[in-house]
Amino acid sequence: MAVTMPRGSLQVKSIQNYIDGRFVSSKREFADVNPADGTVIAQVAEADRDQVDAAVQAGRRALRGEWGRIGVRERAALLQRVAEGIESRFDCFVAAEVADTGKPISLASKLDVPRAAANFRVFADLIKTSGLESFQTETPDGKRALNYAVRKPLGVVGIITPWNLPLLLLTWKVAPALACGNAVVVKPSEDTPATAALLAEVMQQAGIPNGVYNAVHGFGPGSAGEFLTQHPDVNAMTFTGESQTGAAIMKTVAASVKPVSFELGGKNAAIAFADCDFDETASGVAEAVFMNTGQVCLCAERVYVERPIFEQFVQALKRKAESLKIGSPLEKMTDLGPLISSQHREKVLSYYRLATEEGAVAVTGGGVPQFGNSLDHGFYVQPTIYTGLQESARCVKEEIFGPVCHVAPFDTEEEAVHMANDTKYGLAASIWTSNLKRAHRVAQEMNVGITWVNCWFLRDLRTPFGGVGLSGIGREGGVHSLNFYSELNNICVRL
Ligand code: NAD
Ligand code: 6OH
Repeated sequence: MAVTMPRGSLQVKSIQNYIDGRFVSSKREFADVNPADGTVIAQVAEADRDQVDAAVQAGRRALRGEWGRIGVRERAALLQRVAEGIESRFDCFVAAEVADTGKPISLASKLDVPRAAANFRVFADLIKTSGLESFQTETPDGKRALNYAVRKPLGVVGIITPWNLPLLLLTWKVAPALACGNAVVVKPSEDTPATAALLAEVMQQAGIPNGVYNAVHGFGPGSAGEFLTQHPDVNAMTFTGESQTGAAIMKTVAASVKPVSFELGGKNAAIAFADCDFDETASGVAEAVFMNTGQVCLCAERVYVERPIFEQFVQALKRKAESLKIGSPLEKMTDLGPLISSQHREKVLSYYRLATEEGAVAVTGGGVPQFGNSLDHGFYVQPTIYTGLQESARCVKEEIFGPVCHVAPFDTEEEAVHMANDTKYGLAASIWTSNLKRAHRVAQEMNVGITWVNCWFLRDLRTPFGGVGLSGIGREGGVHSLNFYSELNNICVRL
């Protein structure tokens, strides 16, 4: 068993690595902490270099064995079984994700766990139906040749993921990697190891051959994350996390010229024009700022509002923030849980202090809520709205990754576009307007990977997903994922 749970309790006690179809402990362990009250919920085995190597070698063996020989139809059927396995243990996945992240149970039930199952279903379907281009070529001697490409797996893919949407982001990479016939070694965040371990149990029960899915636990530098990126037999690295970490991983893998796919940080803008549907926009922007306590890479931390509705909009956003129910993630009505860790809370609070030093006006929040119970040991902060900062302020330029935004007025469309694009990041933007032509015009001006119009985080898993600038390298989603997780071998046949 990867995860042992005492009867009658949701508390996880011990989380092990999953290597070559077996759960294995390590010499060293680290604590997994519940961010809602600071209690230790599990001891986690920290994989050493030899164990990471064993996981990679298990992947290589799997590719040479049964997994390397089975056809696309059977692979797709196995992925469907994994999706069913997640659904059949839905409550268990929700409980583990809530305990690890502190996110509200409503969010884990609505977003994280259903998306994990959907990730497997979408790529199971896609791999069966996707085709590749072919060309009939005229040769210099007047004859013909036929060019067509076939997909081959990359080999062993290293997958490193963050703590904010642990299962969703892990399966977003595992599903297409397996659909393309690779073996994977995943290294989930040290803060949220539980669902990757539960997924190992699902893989086992679904009949995924040993060595195809391996999960190693640990940290980044000097630990499992770095051991994985340094491993010479890993054929590609895919990573979601901070831009700086992406840069470190890129440096490590450069020596062996591995393909990389990076989904990194963001400092996303929401632009509300005066002609927007006011109530819909206030609700949509509030969700974009505060979902998952602002710990979604797509969250809006910069809100630009056309001057005629600026004051009214700031007040509407303030009401939304103040009506959010902050509390225990296990309460069905809770909207806002804690931040992931005391360290991350310290980072967010340092930005709250910096905002004041930089001259911001706190419209609401800016501190730590008090509960008078065990939640006071959790890593909560108040949802916070600032106005009055210069566009050059650090709080407007740097990713905070908390329930916080800065709202600024604008007078012209050009000004809004300029401010939204004036960032080193480029992940997502949202535009709120009832003017159709303007919506398309402004959307196409956004220097980002994803632009939403009159919505936010509305996902179709077939679409390209990724960022520009500091927000990432490459696109995943649909056929873009298939293209990253496979090598195309073009075959030219002289006819
Ligand atoms: P992080 O970069 O600190 O950690 C991510 C993962 O990388 C963890 O598993 C960690 O152990 C590992 N790691 C850290 N240093 C490493 C190293 N030197 N070598 C190998 N592995 C290493 O990120 P986080 O704090 O877990 O997540 C929050 C960040 O992730 C935010 O910046 C957020 O914007 C970003 N994010 C981006 C997306 C996206 O799709 N663009 C999605 C989610 C989160
Ligand atoms: C970042 O925190 C959210 C990323 C979302 C996805 O990668 C996705 O596929 O929806």
